Amino acid sequence: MKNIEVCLTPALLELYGVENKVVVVVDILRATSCMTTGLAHGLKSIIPVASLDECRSLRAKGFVAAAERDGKMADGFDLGNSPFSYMDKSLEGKSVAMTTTNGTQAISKSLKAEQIIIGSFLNKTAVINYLLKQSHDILVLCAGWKGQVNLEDTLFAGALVEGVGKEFASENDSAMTAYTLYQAGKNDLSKFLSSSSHVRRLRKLNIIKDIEFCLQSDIYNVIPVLKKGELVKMELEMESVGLKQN
Ligand code: 3SL
Repeated sequence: MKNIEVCLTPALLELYGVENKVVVVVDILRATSCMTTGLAHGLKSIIPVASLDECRSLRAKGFVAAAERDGKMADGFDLGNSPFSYMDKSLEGKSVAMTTTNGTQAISKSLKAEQIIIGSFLNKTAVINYLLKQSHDILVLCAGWKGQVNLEDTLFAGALVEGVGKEFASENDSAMTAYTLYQAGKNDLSKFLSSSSHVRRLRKLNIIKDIEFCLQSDIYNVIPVLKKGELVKMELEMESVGLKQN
């Protein structure tokens, strides 16, 4: 049987390894929700980079550049990390360079994977349906917060474990932990997460509507996939021509 494992934070990634796996990067609040939203609303691509410097140099080359640190938009960039800013019509057809505190770091650490895709509640069922067709093992990589575990990414990992459970087994307890947590929280994600660390952090910054938006399930039938360093919308044809799209 194929395997699904959950890495609860990038700090543990070495214990799992990404080679020959389909890695689902998850940063529910808010990076992977923004990536899904941006591509669903017509962005051509998103170029995820780890550092502010890399993002700045892409901006200097003419890219629209999004940068977030500690929940706030970094000075000198065009966009922060709100999914609503990715709905802007003027961005349609454009490529956006993006760096965030945790989400884009998690992508950068997974580049040796067979394939990297982006998961969020917003595209949950699309991701599950795609994973069910995979012959590779799956690693769900939760971006967490600065190396620590967070509740919202773990919950979503649990939703994926539930979704693919009939076809994929897991050997360690993190997948079971995520699954169990999701059973406890799935009927009211918002309430379940109300005292979580990042929800409290975002509330202090008066970022409220983004939280509710990112906790909606299945509003987009789009899967961002990393191809030659850029996240693009997965086309159905790409699913049948094999993997290796990094
Ligand atoms: O850490 C990240 O990558 C961000 O998603 C954090 S925030 O939601 O923009 O604060």
